[in-house]
Amino acid sequence: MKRCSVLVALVLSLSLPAWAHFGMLIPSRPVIAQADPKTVELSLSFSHPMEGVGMDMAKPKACGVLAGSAREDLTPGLRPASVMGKAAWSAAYTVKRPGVYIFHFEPEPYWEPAEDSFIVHYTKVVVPAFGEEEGWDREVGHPIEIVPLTRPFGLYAGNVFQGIVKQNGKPAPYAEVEIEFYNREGKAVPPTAYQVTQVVKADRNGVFTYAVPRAGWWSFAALAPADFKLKKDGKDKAVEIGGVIWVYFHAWQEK
Ligand SMILES: [Cu+2]
Repeated sequence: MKRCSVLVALVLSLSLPAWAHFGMLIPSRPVIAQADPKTVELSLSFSHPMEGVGMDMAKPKACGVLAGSAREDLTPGLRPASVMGKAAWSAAYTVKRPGVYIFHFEPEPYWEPAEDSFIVHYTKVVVPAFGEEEGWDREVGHPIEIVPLTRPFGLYAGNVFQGIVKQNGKPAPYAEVEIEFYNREGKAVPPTAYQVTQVVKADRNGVFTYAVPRAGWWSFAALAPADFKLKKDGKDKAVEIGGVIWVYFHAWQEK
């Protein structure tokens, strides 16, 4: 599931589990308070967040924001960017009123020769502005999606995060969820290869639980085989779909 041609040779040579790639959607701040700049910068990429190894990402098929029941298309404003030295995308969005803003994108299918399949990670992040908190569990409507059961902002490191995996709008029993820390500063050192990507499974109702060990951005990716195929050189190929949510956990603070 998680092997990537860029890394496969190295990984095999070390006999370690392969590192996982994730759709990444990182906003310039996890929460927008009154005193903050009103414009959120969004960074979109397809990368290995713990290892800090990037991959080139084609221009996403769609990028948007859902606030309440209002949807806005951010695709026309996508600009080329660089993440971990590879092709990535950025967008900017100016928040005009209190609300819970669910930013999301759908990438072009990524062809992965090592798996003989395509990968599509539908990715989102939930950013609250000016004290509003209603609507944090709204569904974007992706073919596979994590719907948070824990309010996905204002969290502390150490909190448990729970979500329900939905595929085509219905709970996905025993779905696999991969979890990874965004090792932005490169300081985190996994004690073993198994800590690069952690794995939990949903229960029979599609609900999964994970306790977050430290502050920062964390990604949760629900993975499943797609119920459709895509063509590569005229042949039908399997597609792995991922529903990714990024969640920020704050460090405990004292005065
Ligand atoms: Cu990869």
